Amino acid sequence: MKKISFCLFITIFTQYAFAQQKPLKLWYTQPAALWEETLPLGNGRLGMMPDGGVIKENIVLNDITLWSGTYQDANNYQAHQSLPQIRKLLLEGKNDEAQALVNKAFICTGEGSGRGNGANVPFGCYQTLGNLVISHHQNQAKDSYSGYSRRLSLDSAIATSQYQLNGVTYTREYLTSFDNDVCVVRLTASKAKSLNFTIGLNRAERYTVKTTGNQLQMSGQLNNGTDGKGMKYLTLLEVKSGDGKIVSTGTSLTVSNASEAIIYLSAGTDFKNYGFLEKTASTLNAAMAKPYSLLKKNHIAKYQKLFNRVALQMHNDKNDQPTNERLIAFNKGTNDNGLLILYYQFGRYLSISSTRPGLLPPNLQGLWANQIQTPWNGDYHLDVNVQMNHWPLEVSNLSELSLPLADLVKELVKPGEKTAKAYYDAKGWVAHVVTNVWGFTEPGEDASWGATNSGSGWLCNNLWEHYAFTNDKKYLKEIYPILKGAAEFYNSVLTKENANGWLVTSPSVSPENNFYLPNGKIASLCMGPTIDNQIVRELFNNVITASQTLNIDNHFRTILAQKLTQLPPAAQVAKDGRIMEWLEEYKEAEPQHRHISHLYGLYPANLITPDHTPELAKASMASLNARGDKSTGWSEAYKILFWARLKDGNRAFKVLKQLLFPVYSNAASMNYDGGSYANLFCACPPFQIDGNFGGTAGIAEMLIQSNQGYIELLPAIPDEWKKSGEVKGLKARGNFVVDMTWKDGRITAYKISSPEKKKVKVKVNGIVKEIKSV
Ligand code: FUC
Repeated sequence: MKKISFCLFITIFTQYAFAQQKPLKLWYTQPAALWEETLPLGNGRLGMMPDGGVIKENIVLNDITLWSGTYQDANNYQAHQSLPQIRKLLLEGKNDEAQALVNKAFICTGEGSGRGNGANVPFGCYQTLGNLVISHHQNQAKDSYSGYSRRLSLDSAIATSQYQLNGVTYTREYLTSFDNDVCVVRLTASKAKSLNFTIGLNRAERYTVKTTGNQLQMSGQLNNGTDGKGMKYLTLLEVKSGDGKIVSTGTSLTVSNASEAIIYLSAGTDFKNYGFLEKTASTLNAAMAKPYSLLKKNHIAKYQKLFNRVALQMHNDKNDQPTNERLIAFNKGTNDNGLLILYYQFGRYLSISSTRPGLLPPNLQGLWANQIQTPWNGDYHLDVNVQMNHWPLEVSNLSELSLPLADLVKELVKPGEKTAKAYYDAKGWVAHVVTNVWGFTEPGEDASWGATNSGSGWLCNNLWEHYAFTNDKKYLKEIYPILKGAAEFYNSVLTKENANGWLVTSPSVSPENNFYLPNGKIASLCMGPTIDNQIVRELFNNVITASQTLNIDNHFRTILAQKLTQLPPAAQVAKDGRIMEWLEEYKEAEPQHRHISHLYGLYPANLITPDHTPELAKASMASLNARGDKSTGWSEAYKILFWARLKDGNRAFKVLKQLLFPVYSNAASMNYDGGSYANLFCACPPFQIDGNFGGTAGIAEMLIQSNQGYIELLPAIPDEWKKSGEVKGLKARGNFVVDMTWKDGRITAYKISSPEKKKVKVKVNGIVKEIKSV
């Protein structure tokens, strides 16, 4: 009988037509006044953010590979000699003295990351490529236009701006071509020959601009932090205009009396890109040779191949206010599920736009930076941020976009082996708290945040999840040496702690957090912080599973299995009912600290689950309640995921709402000021993209989970979403695609498909059943 009702479910769904999705757009009635109001476009390599200015338009340009700095060896090869003494001090409870010794003898050499200001040291910094500036309507008053609007369509990855001036409608269309790999701006006017404008390129430093014929060129070389001869870049710009006149002034181009003009911009750097000068030129030529309509059509088709894989709809999706006003209204209490759908799809859009297979993963700013000294170097932070950037990808059906991170991690293995030897005299490879495109794996320049051991282990979680979702054995074979090397490191450094004789990391820190010692001093350095214990446990288990699946490394597997029995438990519960962040019940110096590393086992790992460890799930709630909901943007996003895993949809929703709190300042804050800018970029503040990606993953996690051995539909749905909704194309572990519809909080139809039909457990309306995928 049960079986029949299942078939019915599936039959119903296959006949059910998914309603047409509402257009997904961000839109505004004014040009952007701040960069954080401009609209991000990107094709995984090139980015641009037009501000839509009427008289003067500024378009910030980016190339994902454009970094200052260079390869360096910042290992202190004597460091391992201090290791026994550091460990001894930690065993004696003299964490402050151990920390002082780490700061003296166990950090990186040189300037490290420049304390987040590394643009002119070898660590380097992800930098803006520069600005494309277009000046129009000479001698017109600044506000003499009317009927202004600008928008970004997530359906087509195209931005537009439009206004009327002196009876003429001017329209600009912007795209970063997914097919031709160039930036394009098409300008049109409703009255023939009305377009008159000047185009320039500039950058805050290290650039020269010239013209060759009617081609505008900007080139330069960034600082490598040693002899100044770092990465080279080139930007080429040309205009196509049927009836307009194009004149070069030597450093700019002027277009006059045109009815239509199309600006093409091609750019490249010499980062792992031999022949980039020729490539940049030939890419420009190829794009210009194509009719614009074809270029645009191909751009949309390529983008939609990824974007259209997931569609989400819910009731309360009628609001058509400009996005900045919509954000305010939502926070004031307007029910607007449409805004959350937009936010979710915007996150998917940002992923597609900021990375591509074969290139680099999205950095702290994704692809978009408007400065030379980008905040925190726009680098890859390994103590939550770059990992969070990848959390929405698998579940949101953008699996291939995980691969650039795997490539980056592969490049960390060799330098990480040197670091493992230099500091720990250990086998395997390790990465600490930050990395860059130059393979930095050394500890940071201060023990309090730079001594974390968990960077490499945490990265392995991301690599593993791609396998868990795809079941791609070929990929598993490729990443196995990376996982094994990371496990080898922890296997060789684990050391006994006093109280229970457990094997733990030492020294380490619980990312960026600190505590009071019994002597009243504040310290960060410790043995076996909970996150390390969880990461080691998870990694060893994954390596064991991988070696079984691939039928290799029997011996190593046995060693890891034996070690697993000597690790601390997945988490310990303190007297006050919270998960302990450290082995000892230290008093925290900052109880509402933004990092919540000791809940790693709850998300992204599966060590704490309501099914299997209900007491730890309860203690996780206590920890989250004590931390509070408000924090930096990314921290709020992380909390959405935690509450989703704890099956509290309403609490997750509350934090999600906070993540969408309107923020107008870009001044850096480490406190509780997280939210979203008018362009829906996450405000840490300043802008940091991890919160967007974490929030996107959070929404998905409220709709579907697959980390407990079955697929759960609507595991954490808030009251606001219950009335009705449908989603198609989400992914679950085991390579399943899931479609479902719901009414009044209950699933009314669903479909689970996979390339090969197989058995799968699914929890529907509270009951776990086994079915066959279609
Ligand atoms: C970590 C966080 C900060 C910031 C930085 C980029 O250090 O603690 O809040 O996100 O990364």
